[in-house]
Amino acid sequence: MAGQFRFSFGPWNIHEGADPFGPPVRDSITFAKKLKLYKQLGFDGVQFHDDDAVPDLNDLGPDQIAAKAKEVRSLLDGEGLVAEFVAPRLWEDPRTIDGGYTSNDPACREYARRRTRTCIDIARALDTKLVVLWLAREGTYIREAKDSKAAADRIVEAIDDMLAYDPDIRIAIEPKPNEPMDQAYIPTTGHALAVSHRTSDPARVGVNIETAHAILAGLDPSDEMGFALSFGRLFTVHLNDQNGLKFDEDKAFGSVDLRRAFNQVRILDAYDYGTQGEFVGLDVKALRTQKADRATAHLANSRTIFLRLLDLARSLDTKKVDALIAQRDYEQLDMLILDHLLAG
Ligand code: XUL
Ligand code: MN
Repeated sequence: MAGQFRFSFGPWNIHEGADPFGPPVRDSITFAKKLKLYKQLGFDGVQFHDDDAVPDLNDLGPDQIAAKAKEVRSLLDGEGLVAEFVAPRLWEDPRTIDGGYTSNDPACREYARRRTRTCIDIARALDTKLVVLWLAREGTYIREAKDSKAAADRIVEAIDDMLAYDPDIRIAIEPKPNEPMDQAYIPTTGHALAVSHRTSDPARVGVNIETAHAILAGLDPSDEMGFALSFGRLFTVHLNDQNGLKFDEDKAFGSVDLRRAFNQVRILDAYDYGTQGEFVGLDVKALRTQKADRATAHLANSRTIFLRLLDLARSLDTKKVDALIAQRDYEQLDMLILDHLLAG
C-alpha cells in the first residue's frame, strides 16, 4: 500500500513578512500573480480563507459574493488548479474579539454562524466540499471569562448547524493549543475527534493536523496523524516545522527535526494518504529575512523534503525493522533509523 501525493498551500504562505514587532519587508503580490506560481512550484491545490477568495465579504450581498467566487473559480480553472478547502476567518472582525461560536454575546455567536454559512457557500462555488475550522479565538485569556462546558456545547452546535446547512460538506477541525488565546478549547486531535463524535454526522467531521500545532501541544505530529487515521478522520494536513515551545513558527517542513518529519511522511504513506483525494497541505512561512525574489523557496523546499523523505520511507528495510521489533531491540532500531537518514 502507498500514498498518492498532491500538494497544496494557501495564498497567505506567500507573504510580506510583517510580524508583531515590525512592518512588512516585502511588497504584496496580487492573488492572480500568486496563482501563477503554484504549478511552477509543483503544487496543484489552493487553500483558502473565505476572504482570500472574496475580499471584504462582510460588505457584499449574496449575489456579489457568488459572482466574485465564480470569478475565482475561473481563475483556478485557467491555471489548472483546484480549491482544496475554504476556512471561515473568524478572528479579525470586532464581533469575534471574544471568540465566534463560544463568544459570551449571542449576537456575536450569531455573526460567527452566519459568516460560516457564507464560507460554505463560497466553498461550494469553488467546487470544494472541505471546510477547515481553525478555532482561533475559541478559548480564553483567563479561565473565569467563559464557561468551558458551555463552550464545548456551543462548538458542537455550531458544527451541527454547518452539517445541516449543507449535506455534502465535510469539516476538518484544525486543533491548536494556544496563540492567539492563552488556552484554546480544542487543543488536540483527541479533542477535535471527541467533538466530532458528538455531532449529528461524525463521519463528516475530521481533522486538519498541523505539525507545529501538535508540537506546541507537546505531542508528536506523526502519532497525532496515526490517531486520526485510525478513526478514518484525517481529512487534510498542514505540514511545517516548529523549534520548541514558542510562537507558532510555521517553518519549512523538516527544517527543525528531519526524523520527526520522516515519521509524518512514513505514516501518511503507510496508510495510503491521498488515495481518497486528500492533499498534502503545507502551512509554511518564509523567514522575515528572505529577500522578495526568493520568498517562495520555503514552499518548494518543503515539497522537496517531503518527496526525499518519501524515498527514504519507502527504502527503509522493513524486514530489518520487523526483526528488531521482534527482538525488542529498540536501541538498534534507533541506530537503523539514524543510519538510514544519514545515508539518504
Ligand atoms: C493558524 C493557522 C491557520 C489555519 C487556517 O495557526 O494555522 O493559518 O491553518 O486558518
Ligand atoms: Mn494551519
